[in-house]
Amino acid sequence: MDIILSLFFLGLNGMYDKEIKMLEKLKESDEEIFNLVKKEMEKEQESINLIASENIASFGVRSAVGSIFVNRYAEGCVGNRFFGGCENIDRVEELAIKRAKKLFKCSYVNVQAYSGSCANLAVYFALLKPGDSVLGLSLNAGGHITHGSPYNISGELYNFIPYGLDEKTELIDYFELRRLAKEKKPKMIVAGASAYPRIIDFEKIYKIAREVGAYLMVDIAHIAGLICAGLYPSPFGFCDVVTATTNKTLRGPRSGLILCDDYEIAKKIDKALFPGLQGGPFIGTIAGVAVCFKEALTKEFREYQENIIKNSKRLAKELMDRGIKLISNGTDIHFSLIDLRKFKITGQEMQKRLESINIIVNKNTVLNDEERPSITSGIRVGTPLITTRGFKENDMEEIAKCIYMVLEDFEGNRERCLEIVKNLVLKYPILNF
Ligand code: DSN
Repeated sequence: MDIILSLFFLGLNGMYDKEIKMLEKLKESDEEIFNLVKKEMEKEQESINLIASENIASFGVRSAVGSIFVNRYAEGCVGNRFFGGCENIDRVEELAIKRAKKLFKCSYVNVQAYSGSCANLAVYFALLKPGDSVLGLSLNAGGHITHGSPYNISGELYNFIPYGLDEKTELIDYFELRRLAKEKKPKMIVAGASAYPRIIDFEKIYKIAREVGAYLMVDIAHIAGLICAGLYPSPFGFCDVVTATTNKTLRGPRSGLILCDDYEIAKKIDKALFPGLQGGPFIGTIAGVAVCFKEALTKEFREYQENIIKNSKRLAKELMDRGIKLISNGTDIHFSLIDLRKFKITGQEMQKRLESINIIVNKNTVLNDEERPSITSGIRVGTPLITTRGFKENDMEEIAKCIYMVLEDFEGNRERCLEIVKNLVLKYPILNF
């Protein structure tokens, strides 16, 4: 790190001031971990992070996660715990549930899933028997590993049948989905994705599910914040159960949610999660989730979500204007998926090149990808985190320029890209909020 950045990170702008104070104690207990936390703070400050599933949680959220509640165990649910002395824990979980119901406008919420993956598995465990057939979006169409990848327990336990995208439009092929549903008669259809940049027609999929007598589970892990802000159609009313994560567009800690409007399904889900799949919930995390929901109920949060989308659409436009191919030729949400095949470079190599100029992305499979999932032919670029930092639409032009220059002549443009990134991160320091 150069001298100007070093001075900047020493707190001249008040960033991470509260953390630095707290860390003095950590330094006494464990200097190695202290140094790594500090290094990570510097890394976050000096890079442009475009990982669509990451964000910067507020100091309030992070304080609640690391609070005294990390000491406690509370197996069971509110008012019905296996351990005594849970009155404060009950109030925390009650608040998280109450706020989630208001945010998502639904009747039943379980906030105990350790992650989105656990939430998905709990739903399968609650509503399916091993061997049951399920339709899920395939990995190279943007689906998630827990939607039936053969490398995941979901694909091992259940008979997942993948559906995909229309080759021409690169949008979900609903016609083929309906054909598959009628032929395979699945017990469940899973909608939702982690790398599909377009709005999914939940109503259309719900009609197909009803036609064949299948449950519809919608995984809104990525788009939860957009839905809360009314910027993406809510699946409630058009599905049986919803799973989510709290750490992506929602900007909370890493955790999972299961939501629904059906009492019988809610009861099955509670039992599937505990004692079926998990032990005691992480109370500190649930406290952080409650704080995140309080923030998500504000007008500022809605504006933040609008800005995420504005930035994402502008970034997509700037990339396409430079001849870079995006899957489905654009985006409706907080990320785009770049198809690198035209440039004869893999996702793995592009991720590495961008990292060397301090732009952080993840490699991602794309439609009909011939590369392995550990190599891939694409990268995913998202705007939730940089929007939290305050990046504006015009800054997207600079980011797109860097991505293009890296594709065009990496060695020749490396210094220029480093300069652009440095100027942007200095303009938008990560501040406590
Ligand atoms: N890995 C997360 C993502 O990046 O989409 C989801 O599991």
